[in-house]
Amino acid sequence: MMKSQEFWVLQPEVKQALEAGRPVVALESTIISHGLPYPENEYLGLELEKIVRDEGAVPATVALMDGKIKIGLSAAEIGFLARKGRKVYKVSRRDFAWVLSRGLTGATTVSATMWAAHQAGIRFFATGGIGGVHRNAMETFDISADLEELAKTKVCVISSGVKSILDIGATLEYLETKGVPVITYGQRKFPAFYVKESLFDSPFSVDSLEALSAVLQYHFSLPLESGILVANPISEAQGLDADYVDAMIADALKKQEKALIKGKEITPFLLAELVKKTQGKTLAANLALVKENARLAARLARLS
Ligand code: PSU
Ligand code: MN
Repeated sequence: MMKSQEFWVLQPEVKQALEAGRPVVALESTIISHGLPYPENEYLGLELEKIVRDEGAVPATVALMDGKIKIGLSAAEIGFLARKGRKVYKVSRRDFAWVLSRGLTGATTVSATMWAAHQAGIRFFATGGIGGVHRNAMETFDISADLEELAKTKVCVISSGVKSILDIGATLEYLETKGVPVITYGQRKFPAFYVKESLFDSPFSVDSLEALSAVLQYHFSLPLESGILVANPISEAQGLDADYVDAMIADALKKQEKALIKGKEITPFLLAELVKKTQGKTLAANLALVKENARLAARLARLS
């Protein structure tokens, strides 16, 4: 029997920070390989690490490479994932054994990054948007593994809410059922990724970093197993108009159905379609919001 430690490679800087109790922020790699086009994805992957460092925390981008789960990547490894793009395996929780056993290169989604971060002892993780309940989930059962992971893995995920390619109301209901606290920073409404406000009230809202950090510290102190979702809305200046985004999404969803795109291909397909349809407007918004989330995650990690 192989020992499970053999599969883990912690970057020395990350290992030292964790051992010394210094703040570490996990970052996902699917956003690099599947979420954004080249070369913007490479610039972003590197810039997120720099933002986390500038805020006084250590970044740990997660990926599967050479049969190992890597916690912390080199610039060359981030560049590799960026160039390979969708040729890299998109890894959620179910895919670890498969990808490792075959020595494939895998980029981790929110669910996989949460699980790996938790195993390594990292409590904060910044991303763009999480997966959720898809609009037609009643027929397709398409509910992202990200939600199930939030139910059972005690990591704080900092995101900008969920896109309206998903059913936002159903996603919030699901998180409530699973016992996942959802806290929006700076406004009452839960954010809709490119759009600053969705139509849904956030279960909880806070106006200051200190108030946010206090709730997180209580959550981590209690014997609860669930993760916690922090929703950090896109800024007024960078946010897109809700009606405009909805129209673009409706078109993209039609195209997805026609092209018979299914399962894990759906989210990357829709993201790429939107970038094309909006001549890069969703790309600019996406880049801006992820950077803000990395900054907030590093600040929270430092406060805790
Ligand atoms: N949303 C984005 N960009 C992304 C993703 C979601 O705006 O890159 C990725 C994340 O890695 C997320 C995954 O965990 O898609 C969810 O995929 P699915 O819907 O197949 O569960
Ligand atoms: Mn899915």
